Amino acid sequence: MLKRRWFALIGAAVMMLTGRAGAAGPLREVSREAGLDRVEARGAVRVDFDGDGSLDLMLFTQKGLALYRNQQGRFEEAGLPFGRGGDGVSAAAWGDFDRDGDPDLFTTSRDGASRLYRNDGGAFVDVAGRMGVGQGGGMAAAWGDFDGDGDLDLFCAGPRTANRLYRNEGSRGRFVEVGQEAGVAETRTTRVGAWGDYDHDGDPDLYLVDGSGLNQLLRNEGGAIHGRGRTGGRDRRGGRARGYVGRFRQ
Ligand SMILES: [Ca+2]
Ligand SMILES: [Ca+2]
Ligand SMILES: [Ca+2]
Ligand SMILES: [Ca+2]
Repeated sequence: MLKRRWFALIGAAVMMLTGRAGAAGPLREVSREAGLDRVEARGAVRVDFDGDGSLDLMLFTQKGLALYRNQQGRFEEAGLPFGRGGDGVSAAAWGDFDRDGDPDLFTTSRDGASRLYRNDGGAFVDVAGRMGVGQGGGMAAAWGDFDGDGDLDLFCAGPRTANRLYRNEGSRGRFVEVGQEAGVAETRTTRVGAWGDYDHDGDPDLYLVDGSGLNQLLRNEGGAIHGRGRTGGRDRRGGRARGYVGRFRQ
């Protein structure tokens, strides 16, 4: 049963990536044509990791992370561009944190190792330590610009540590952990974190799926921890905002 669910998950991901639909209905099973019918995975992320314009697939397999390159609708396993860094990964999130146009990758694991691979023209360099996101493991990771300043911030959670929210300091080249100020630092058994603007007020809100079943929807209410006006990515003089943090309420 579990294996069947894995195949179904991959099939759905492939259809999203290839955009193929059958005449009998809006969706058609194409895993075999795509070369993924024998692949087992418990999770999938789509990303154009090689920048050729076609969405590729990153899978969470029993052996660790695996990347499948999209070759005109057929997927072929490509070696990980960061060596054996995919072993033991429990969560991974792609996002262009340095805004240079290519996707970078954050991974974390239960044992406390987190990595941030900066994409340098196809070479992935681990900069987690120097960027301030290497401490503590996790089960969930998600990129989102919660403070609206134009660069991606990082949410990372669990399993037995307080949820963390790393604000991207942009030009300063580091992340600062602001989970406590933002009101998301609760220690929970978070399994998944997902950003989305559910209330259509322009800022991303956060939905947390918890292992206990007590899921949380956290509304981003904005707010200025240093009292310099409202969150919006710009201060009153039109400059880049500093010291702002989104506040979250359940
Ligand atoms: Ca690609
Ligand atoms: Ca990048
Ligand atoms: Ca930001
Ligand atoms: Ca919102």
